Amino acid sequence: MRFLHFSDTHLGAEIHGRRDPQTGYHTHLKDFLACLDFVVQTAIDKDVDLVLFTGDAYHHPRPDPLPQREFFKRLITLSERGVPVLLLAGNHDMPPGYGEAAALDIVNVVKIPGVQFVRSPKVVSIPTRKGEVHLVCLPHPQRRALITVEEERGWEEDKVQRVMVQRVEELLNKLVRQVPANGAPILLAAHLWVEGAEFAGSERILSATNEPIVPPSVLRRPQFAYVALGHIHRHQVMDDLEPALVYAGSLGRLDFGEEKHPKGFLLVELEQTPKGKWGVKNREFFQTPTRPFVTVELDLRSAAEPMQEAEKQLKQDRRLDNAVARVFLFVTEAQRDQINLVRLRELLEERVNYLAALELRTGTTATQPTAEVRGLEELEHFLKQSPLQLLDLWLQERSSQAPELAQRKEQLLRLAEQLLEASDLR
Ligand SMILES: [Mn+2]
Repeated sequence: MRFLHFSDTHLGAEIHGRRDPQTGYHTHLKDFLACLDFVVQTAIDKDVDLVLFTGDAYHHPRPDPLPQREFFKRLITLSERGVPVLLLAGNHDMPPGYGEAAALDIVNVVKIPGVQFVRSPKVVSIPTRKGEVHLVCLPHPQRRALITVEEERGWEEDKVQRVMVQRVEELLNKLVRQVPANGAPILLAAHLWVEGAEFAGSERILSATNEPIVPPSVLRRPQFAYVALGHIHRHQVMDDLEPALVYAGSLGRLDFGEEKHPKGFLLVELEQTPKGKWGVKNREFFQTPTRPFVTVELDLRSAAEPMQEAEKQLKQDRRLDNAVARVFLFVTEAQRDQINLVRLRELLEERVNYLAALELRTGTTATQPTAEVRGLEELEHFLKQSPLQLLDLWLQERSSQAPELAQRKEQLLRLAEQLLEASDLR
């Protein structure tokens, strides 16, 4: 039995790109759809028995009709080819308000043959050409779905976190007991944060307190042949133990935090041992034709003719062709006026897909890559800061490269304080 596992398509994210004058489509959506087409084509070419999607189909919980129409076209292609598709709900797929519908609810209303959307924890048994497969489905576990407001009154956050994990574990125990014992393979599909996972930076996980951080040991059970994960945008296999806990990662690049990470999906082949136990025979990561994101940093401080040098070096850099690019030029204060940014912008825009930034930097130190949340510890540190402290931190960081910002920092902080007070957010 062979299946394809992909995740986090985030259709409708229009972060880096522009509206294509020919089609009217945003280029970021176009790029993501090209990746999705590649998924569908690979599923057909490799003759898979099942397509498993682990959540976050659209970027916005109330997506525009365009990404919805395009997502459905591709679901229907798979359906017409007889490939069953399971769509698991991610946090972006959950309705924003109580009583509202999820965008993907319509999948189960119109009944596309073989395609289903799962937004509450349950076991789903799917008939495939190679026999049945059982899917233990764990959509994104939100804090409010696990603990009520009344219940957690007076609890420390540590306790809330502990209880959330405990409830995920109990839920999983209950689901596993419901799986029919008929010898068919069992997969776990979950959209959640596994402890120890490395971030890509584009996940927009705002708070460790709104969702459980689940230890791998809670998910890893001998019954599962494979654990398919969504939520974290970086493709990774959690460790070497069996069954493998695999984040497919986002299908395309959302931002520069993912510049150096490969993007794609998995093709997994299952096999049964003579004793009847199902496991992974072969697992292959396929890279999607995602658009390259490229950061170029030019140090022009020792150049006699900085503008000429910039033009020459940018012209030679083939990585910029058709990329989503950002370009930082390091110059001395005296060189500032010698750089014609308008001219450079023109040159670059002829070649790049989208120019996200073109900036002069006069700091003496080399640039730091944009802040990327590197781990739980750092995230927790940030979560403990007030919005004003965070703004202060950010202004401090930026000021080292933008002296004009340093001069206005105190004033900006005062204004922010007034704003926060007025909106009662402090
Ligand atoms: Mn997610």
